[in-house]
Amino acid sequence: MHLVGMLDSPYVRRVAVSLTTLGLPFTHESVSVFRHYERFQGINPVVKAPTLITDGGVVLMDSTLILEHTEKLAGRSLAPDELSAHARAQRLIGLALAACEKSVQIVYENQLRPEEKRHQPWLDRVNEQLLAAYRLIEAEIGDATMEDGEGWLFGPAPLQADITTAIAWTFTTRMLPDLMPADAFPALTRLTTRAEAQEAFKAWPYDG
Ligand SMILES: N[C@@H](CCC(=O)N[C@@H](CS)C(=O)NCC(=O)O)C(=O)O
Repeated sequence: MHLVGMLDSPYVRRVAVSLTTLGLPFTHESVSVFRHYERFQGINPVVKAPTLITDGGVVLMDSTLILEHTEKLAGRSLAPDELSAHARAQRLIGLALAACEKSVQIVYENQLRPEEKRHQPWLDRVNEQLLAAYRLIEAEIGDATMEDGEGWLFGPAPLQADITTAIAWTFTTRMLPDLMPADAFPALTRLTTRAEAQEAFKAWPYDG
């Protein structure tokens, strides 16, 4: 398998960390959707990161769909089995992915759109959505586990909810440090610090 995309993308990173966690071997090619647009086009004409090329040569995109396929390949899931835990995990992943999407929108607005064409009401709306997502995550994980510094959100090992939540928080705090006062989100910060110290995370560090 071959993963294409930069590690400054939370979507690429969640795939890389998950594949490593699942013990699936893959090669990685660091190609930017902006700086290497034409090279990316040659791999995937839609230019979406992450792109994953399966051993059978199928070109996949969208991190969640890629992870769905690779979990099938690994024969194991990074979701909790128990139904109510599964629902909570999916909710957290949904919130973290929304936070990634809103962070990316702010970054694109600030870096790609000329200043005179920026629309402040739109940025305000996206900021509000981003904060709402992280406040809800903080509330969900605030009193869950980890007080003892050992457990993870859904048991003894990090699962997809831990991976995506931590990667989202690293991305947002690195890309938008002025928007997210880390001390306002102590549970998220604690989870992320522990996650980033894991081997699978250190193997695929945020690269911004
Ligand atoms: N829902 C997608 C989002 C992926 C995404 O938007 N990736 C960005 C890089 S962080 C990208 O490909 N941007 C280029 C573009 O959309 O034109 C996923 O989960 O993979």
